[in-house]
Amino acid sequence: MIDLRSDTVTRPTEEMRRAMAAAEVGDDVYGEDPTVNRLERLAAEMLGKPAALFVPTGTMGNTIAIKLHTEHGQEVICDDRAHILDWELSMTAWFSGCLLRSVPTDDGILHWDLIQSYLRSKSPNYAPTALIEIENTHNMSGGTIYPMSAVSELCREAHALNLKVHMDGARIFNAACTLKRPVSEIAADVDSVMVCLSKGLGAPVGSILAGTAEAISRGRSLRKRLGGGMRQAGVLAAAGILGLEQSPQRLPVDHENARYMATELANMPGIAIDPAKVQTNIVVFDVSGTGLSPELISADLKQRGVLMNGINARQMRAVTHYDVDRAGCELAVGALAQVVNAAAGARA
Ligand code: TLP
Repeated sequence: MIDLRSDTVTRPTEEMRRAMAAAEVGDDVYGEDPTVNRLERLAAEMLGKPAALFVPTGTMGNTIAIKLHTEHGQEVICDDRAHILDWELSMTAWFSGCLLRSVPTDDGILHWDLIQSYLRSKSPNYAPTALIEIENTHNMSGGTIYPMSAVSELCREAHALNLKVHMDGARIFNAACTLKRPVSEIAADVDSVMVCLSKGLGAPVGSILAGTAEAISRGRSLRKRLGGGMRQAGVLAAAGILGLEQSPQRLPVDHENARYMATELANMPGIAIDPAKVQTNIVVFDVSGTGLSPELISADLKQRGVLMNGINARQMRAVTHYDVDRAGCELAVGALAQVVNAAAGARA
């Protein structure tokens, strides 16, 4: 099977498996797992933040961050296709008691100009805004990247109003690869950043939340509350360390494969995509012109050995990663061409 459903499907490399087997471990709830401690120090250093916390999932990292920066009854601004809005089971409401105020965008990118009219200050009728959440890269818009200037402007203006900014940087290393800037620069101005180790970086489990020492210390007890106090987690952290140290170097290959797929898709009847907009490893394309639903295409592709999912009624998503090479991508676009050409033939 060629699995392009997500980069979450990547399996740990042989080297990661060896490091996991050999990992020195202790009880991380006591702060005694040397490998987790090493991962947290490395992640904090790479992200340019004073402290970092190893969490089981990106969802838990975002959930803790939102709780850290808000009080019950406040508002959090995000874009209208944000992962925290659509894919995290309303954790902002459930755990933090806040409302997500979503802002429509074309490409998932929030600019200060765009969000100003959505900000609310304290008044007899309004719940005040506490936090702005930005997703870099933006998953459902097709892996789009925040311009560095947009992030700094947003943070500067938000901080002037005493608002915090959290970056869902699940794929910040993909952004760093295309921008050719270190992740520490990309996250320099935000108050906290979440990074997934278990996507394109290839670790089997885990994410990082980084921020100030005070916030991360509070985050540690929130993690425990959420059931994320893991014990000999060094077995997992060992793979995460390799993910941070080695995997970013090979992300350009995933990005080239995504661009290749986008270019091929653009020539298929009924498919709409602008390959110039594919900046990282996510290819989102509109299949409504084929007359077929994403579910139908997905089921047909599965018969042909390719896994790819719809993300809504019109669009599908292919995510490249190191477990699918160029030959796999060629096979996938070949299979998709057969499906849509057959549909075009039937329409003619
Ligand atoms: N994204 C998954 C699905 O949940 C959609 C995927 O296949 O892309 N932030 C962003 C931007 C993400 O893309 C994801 C996972 C998360 C947070 C949550 O990470 P996990 O799955 O570790 O909770």
